[in-house]
Amino acid sequence: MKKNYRGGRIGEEIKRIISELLLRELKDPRFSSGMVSVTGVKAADDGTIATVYFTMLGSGVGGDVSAQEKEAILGAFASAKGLIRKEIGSRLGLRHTPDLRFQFDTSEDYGRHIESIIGTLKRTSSAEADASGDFPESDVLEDLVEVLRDAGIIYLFPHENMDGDTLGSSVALCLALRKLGKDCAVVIDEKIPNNIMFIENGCTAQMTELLTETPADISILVDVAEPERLSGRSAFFLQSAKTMCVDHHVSSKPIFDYNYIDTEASATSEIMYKLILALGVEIDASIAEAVYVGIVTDTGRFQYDNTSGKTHRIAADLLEKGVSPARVSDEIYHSRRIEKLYLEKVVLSTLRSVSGGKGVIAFLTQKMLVDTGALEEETEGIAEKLRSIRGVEVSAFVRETEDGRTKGSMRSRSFYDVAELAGIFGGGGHIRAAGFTTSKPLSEVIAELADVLEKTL
Ligand SMILES: [Mn+2]
Repeated sequence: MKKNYRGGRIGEEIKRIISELLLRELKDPRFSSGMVSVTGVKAADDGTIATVYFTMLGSGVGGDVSAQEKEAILGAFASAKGLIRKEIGSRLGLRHTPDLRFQFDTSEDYGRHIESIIGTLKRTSSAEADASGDFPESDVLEDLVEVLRDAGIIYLFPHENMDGDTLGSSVALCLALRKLGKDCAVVIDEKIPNNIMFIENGCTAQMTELLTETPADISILVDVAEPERLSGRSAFFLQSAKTMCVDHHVSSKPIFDYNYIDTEASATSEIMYKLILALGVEIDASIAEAVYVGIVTDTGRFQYDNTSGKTHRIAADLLEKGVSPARVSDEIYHSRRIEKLYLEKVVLSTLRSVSGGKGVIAFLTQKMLVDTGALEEETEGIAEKLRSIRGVEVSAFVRETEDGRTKGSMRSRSFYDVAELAGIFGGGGHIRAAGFTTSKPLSEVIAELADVLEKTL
């Protein structure tokens, strides 16, 4: 009996701490968008594990919660778990903090909880009735310049599955800020793809190396606006005193302390070019090359319809600053390993056509990847290649990740909104290029994609 009492009391304490953290410390936007509340905590008698039950307000009728919304909150809890456990350990003075499991509360109390959450929401929205819209407006470049000038330590965060734009724009800004005397690093936790390694310029640092350093004055999401796309770095990002996002994706929301989202820009690197000039930093050959790589990769070598006259004018200036287009193209596109071609061979063997040839789907399993000896990053570009087939409007390339999830990249040619299609699986992106990661198995994703394309294409 005594043991049960102990487990129950610890559970109450943990519930109180997490509820408090949700209100103040946990800045992950997934938490606030879902109005998450902890309904109970069951701690095991031996103190090794505690299960945290939560409810949230979903976007469905009457606050119904979709599987995707649950998954997002579980992801947010997973990212914040280290921080939550540290707080519990220090506040309760525990020698061994229980491991935490998070579970959506499906008990009968659920309805009541949702009602109380809706009540809170109604009060909140009437109190903020004068607000002009759902989200604050994007800041102007001058606001960013001002806050960056005031900061001492600045960390830049490229998105996971690093591409030329996210790395190019991060490196370019990092080099520029260092010229202004800032303590600055591009925080990563994965290997840089070989073909864009040449623009790194000593800017990147593994997150693990920075954990003991002084926290940043400002952390910047680059080419992304969702902390969940930072994989293991989201909690570290959110710990920073101020947060900022510089991005060009249509699905991005200005939810950080500072936001600059220009959906007209062909690449985030194009925005960085403007920002660096606004900071008053001279663009040298290294900065120019990083920006150029971002633009070249995000415009598909100036071939996608996001390429504007402005894009070319910026590119022209970059060439005058010393960029060699032949060298860049050689590094990025003409240094393929034979394993990449083996990989393309097996992926092409899975190619199938849907919607009378207007859509194509191809896939890759982990086994196929391992068998070819190719690297995960060498799947880059396959979705574009599939779209090059005559008559194809939408191409989808779906692959299994090492941890059993499924990633999809989609491209469209002239009218279909693949960002919306990616949204079905909890992803997003641009109208002509989008992607997602889901916990659904590969076969299920393929079937669902084929079904949706048959109906909508
Ligand atoms: Mn981009």
